[in-house]
Amino acid sequence: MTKNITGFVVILGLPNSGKSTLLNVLLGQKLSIITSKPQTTRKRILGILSEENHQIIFLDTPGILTPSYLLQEKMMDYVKTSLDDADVIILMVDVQEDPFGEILSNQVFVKESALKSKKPKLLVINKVDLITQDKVNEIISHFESKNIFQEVIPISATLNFNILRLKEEIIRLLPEGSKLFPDDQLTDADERFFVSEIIREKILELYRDEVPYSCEVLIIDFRERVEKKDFISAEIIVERDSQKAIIIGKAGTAIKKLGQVARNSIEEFLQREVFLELHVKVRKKWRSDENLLKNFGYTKKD
Ligand SMILES: Nc1nc2c(ncn2[C@@H]2O[C@H](COP(=O)(O)OP(=O)(O)O)[C@@H](O)[C@H]2O)c(=O)[nH]1
Ligand SMILES: [Mg+2]
Repeated sequence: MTKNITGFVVILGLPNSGKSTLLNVLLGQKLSIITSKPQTTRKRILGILSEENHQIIFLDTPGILTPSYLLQEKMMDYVKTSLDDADVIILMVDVQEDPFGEILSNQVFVKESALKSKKPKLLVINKVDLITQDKVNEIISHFESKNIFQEVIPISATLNFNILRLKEEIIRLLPEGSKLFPDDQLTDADERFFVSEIIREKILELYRDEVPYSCEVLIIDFRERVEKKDFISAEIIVERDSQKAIIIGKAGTAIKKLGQVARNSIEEFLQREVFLELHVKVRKKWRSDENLLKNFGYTKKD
């Protein structure tokens, strides 16, 4: 009998380096929301890749940052527990923002925990489609000379370049073990979670400046109905009345647009039609409010 390989792989990096894009390309399905804005991912997203003799459980994490309010502290808690759970660590750098990993390795969490961990570490250089081969080689030599990484792998998550090699290296480093999830299970989160994430993604895409970062999306009702579309009611939580006005827009035009694009995307994800209802509520300073954050599902243990 061939042995099975099973284990957890955490994807760590600065905000916007392409962690969620990598998770999605590895899984061949869009699971984690992606935008051109940093701090898109707020919680830990688990993605399960099952193939014949192995199961790789990826943990996509919020970008590493120095927290300036409680929500960001909670986001960093997800990063920390994910590191604890991992069998293999992927550290990702973005060739444009931080090619030699200086900003990343200066983050206390990376310096003190991730780089000091005895677990196998892969250094992934992402977005190599944006630079020349010479530059790629220079960056590879830089990281190889540090002798802390099992492998240094240049990839382009958007172009699917070298993803197979990355996967092979991961499998080589993972422990033996039986599969932990059924082969057809892609994640541990439910449809509610993904629906709220899709709405949040559309808010990030459609609104500007600080507004999207002040939003949280709660699914209040999600019901299947006989001979009718599924009914979904979501609340968009903002911090100030002025933000509520922006989300709604003149005569409700902005929220109507949001509802349309979010519904299309939700239907694509769920592969069925839905009826989507959106409401906006103000919860002053929710991002710094321990109780509200708890209510919104930001808990340390998971
Ligand atoms: N050119 C290029 N852009 C990429 C690549 N991977 C990700 N991106 C872009 O980088 C941005 C951030 O990606 P995302 O996956 O949300 O980053 P995260 O914050 O680390 O999860 C998005 O606009 C992606 O389309 C890549 O390989 N090449
Ligand atoms: Mg992300």
